[in-house]
Parts: sequence; structure tokens; C-alpha cells
Amino acid sequence: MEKLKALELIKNVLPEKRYNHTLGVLETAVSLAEKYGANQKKVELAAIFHDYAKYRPVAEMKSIVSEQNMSDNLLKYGRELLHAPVGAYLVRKELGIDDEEVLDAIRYHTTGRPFMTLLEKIIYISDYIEPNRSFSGVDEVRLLAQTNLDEALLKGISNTIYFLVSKQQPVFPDTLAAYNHIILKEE
Ligand code: DGI
Ligand code: FE
Ligand code: FE
Ligand code: FE
Repeated sequence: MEKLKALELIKNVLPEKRYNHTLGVLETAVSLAEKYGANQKKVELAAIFHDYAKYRPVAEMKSIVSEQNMSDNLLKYGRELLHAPVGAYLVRKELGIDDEEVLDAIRYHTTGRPFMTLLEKIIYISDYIEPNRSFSGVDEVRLLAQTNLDEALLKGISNTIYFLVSKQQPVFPDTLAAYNHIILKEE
């Protein structure tokens, strides 16, 4: 799909603030792709559509999780998790995007997972550090992303876990597994 077509499609399903966030993720992801040698076209598509399902009604996302036999766990760990796997499902179904690497980058952009691909890492980190983000700790991850993608990923995932624990929120198994994977230096 052409970049301009993709941007037009996503603009129609997101409020302005979220669209600007998406442009930030796109800019950041393209620059990381250049630095670390990822496929530019795949990075563009994944960045543009990573939050495609963010504003779908929760009831719709929940029925998709059930009907498509996604993990029941997603329903227990809070609505924030749903838009990533549901987004991967919907961009294939509604937009015909069928590149599995792009779909996985969308599917795992919120939690991460063990054995993330370069594309998945770039989307996860770009979502975290794009210029419109301002939460505490973001500058450290921005800096790390310029020199070591895995250290940036580890910091981003660690910060997310700290954040969830501080709010007494449940931590999704993929998030913990992504953390352990990096700490244990598994290849
Ligand atoms: O969609 P965005 O806001 O751009 O960012 P995102 O897709 O990374 O979603 C961030 C939200 O997801 C934030 O509210 C924290 C939440 N989150 C991330 N990992 C987990 C999680 N929530 C739970 N319950 N468990 C997780 O492991
Ligand atoms: Fe998201
Ligand atoms: Fe994120
Ligand atoms: Fe996002």
C-alpha cells in the first residue's frame, strides 16, 4: 500500500491527537529503520497502522478476541491490551494487509514478546519515544535508542512494568516474558 493512501486511511479512524502520535511513531520508526537496517516499507506500514483499532468500541474488540480464538487472558488484563491484537486482525480483514511481519509488529506493539524481530522492536520503541511522548524516563530511552536498541527495549519494558505495578495493574504474561527474555540474554 502507498504511504499516502495509508495515511489517509488512518486519519479517518483516529482523533487528531492520536493521528499526530501516529505521525510521530512513523518519523521515529523510519529513522530507527535507517540506523538499524530494517525494511523501510514494512516499518512505514506497521507504524502507520499500529493503533488502527485504538478507538473501536471495547465490546467489538472483546467479541473479536472471542470469535477469533485469541487468548482469553487478553480480556482479563484490561482494555488497553485489546487494540494491538485486534488491530492486527482488522488491518488484514479490512485493509487487506497480509504481511505477517507487519501484522506481528502491530500485534505485539503494546506488550512486546520474547524473540522480537527488528521490526517489532522498532515499532515498540518508536511508540514509546515518539516526540509527542512526555512521560518520565522517556528521554533515557530516546538516548538508548540511538546506540543500542535492545537496551532501549529493556528500559521501555521495565518502565512499563514499574508503571503497572505502581498502579497495582496486572502485568500481561507477554510483557513479563519479553522482559525475562532480554534479561536472560536468550537468543
Ligand atoms: O496505544 P498507545 O497509547 O500508543 O500505547 P500502547 O499500545 O503501548 O499502550 C500503552 C498502554 O498499555 C498503557 O496504558 C499501559 C498498557 N499496558 C502495556 N503493557 C501492559 C499494559 N497493561 C496491562 N494491564 N498489562 C501489560 O502488560
Ligand atoms: Fe497502541
Ligand atoms: Fe507502547
Ligand atoms: Fe501508539
